[in-house]
Amino acid sequence: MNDLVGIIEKGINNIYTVFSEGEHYLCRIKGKKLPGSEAVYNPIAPGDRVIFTPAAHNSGMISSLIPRRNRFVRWNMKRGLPQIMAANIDAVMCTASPDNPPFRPRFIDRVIVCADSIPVIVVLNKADLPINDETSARMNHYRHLGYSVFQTSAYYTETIETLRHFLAGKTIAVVGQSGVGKSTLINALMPEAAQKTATISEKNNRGKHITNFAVLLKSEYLTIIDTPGIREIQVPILDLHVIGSRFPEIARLQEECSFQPCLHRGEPDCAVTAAVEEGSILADRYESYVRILESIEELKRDAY
Ligand SMILES: Nc1nc2c(ncn2[C@@H]2O[C@H](COP(=O)(O)OP(=O)(O)O)[C@@H](O)[C@H]2O)c(=O)[nH]1
Ligand SMILES: [Mg+2]
Ligand SMILES: [Zn+2]
Repeated sequence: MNDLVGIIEKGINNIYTVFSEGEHYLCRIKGKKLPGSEAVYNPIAPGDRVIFTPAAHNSGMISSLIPRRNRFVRWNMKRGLPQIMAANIDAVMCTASPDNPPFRPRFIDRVIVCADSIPVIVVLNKADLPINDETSARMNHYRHLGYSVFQTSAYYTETIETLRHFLAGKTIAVVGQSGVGKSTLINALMPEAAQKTATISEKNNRGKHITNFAVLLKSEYLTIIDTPGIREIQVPILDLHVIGSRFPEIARLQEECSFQPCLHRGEPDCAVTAAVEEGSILADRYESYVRILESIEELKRDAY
């Protein structure tokens, strides 16, 4: 049969579900390794486009990966390798909640660093719960930094409508801590996919549905890549000097530091620490920056 181009919906135990021309195919990678795939936890991720040779009973062999427009990557701590969560996306939607689990700006800041040049949408879900001043201030700060910011609640359908309107036509990766309401939000954004989310997720020991792997879901107006809920997110970067460029407020001052390259951790005449002291850089964002540097240093110490 002739080769086809398809989009990866999910990959579990080296079997990839590929969607092409209205059909699903269960595919493996030809020769087990894709030409040109570097050291990564997973060579192919949801959203990837591949060329494959279809075979009997909707099976197939993937022969190559079509070059990606972009990818959202985190560091897989267990395996010590970069893990591609989603590919070819228009935005990363970082979902948080004001409570249960508590709001964690550190997590959001790390997602922003991982997203690199992919636009980030910060969604505060469970907006029906009380939102403290610190959380609202931080959400406003994200808006001020140039990110798109939304508040949603499964109980207020108009908040979902506003978000859906903004997302129309896009392919987005949804990330966030477990329990913030990602699955609930996705089901509200694309009710047609609701059944699917329930069947592809598994029940954990408390009987709740959990998402164990990333999966691409498609509705008429929207494509969503749901990613497994994670407790911690580590950036997939080993070069400390890259981190400043992923904080827009630091990036714009970096060239003014006397010491070059500057890590903004006590070097003399540092424009960034001066801005933190004077208040034009939010001290807690700077704290996130420093903690990311420290976590990379720790990773490197453990590796050697
Ligand atoms: N109060 C409130 N609870 C919500 C909302 N959205 C989801 N939840 C609840 O939060 C819990 C976790 O939701 P789930 O969608 O499984 O979160 P996920 O782990 O991020 O996918 C469930 O008990 C939901 O009913 C919301 O907008 N408000
Ligand atoms: Mg979920
Ligand atoms: Zn500096």
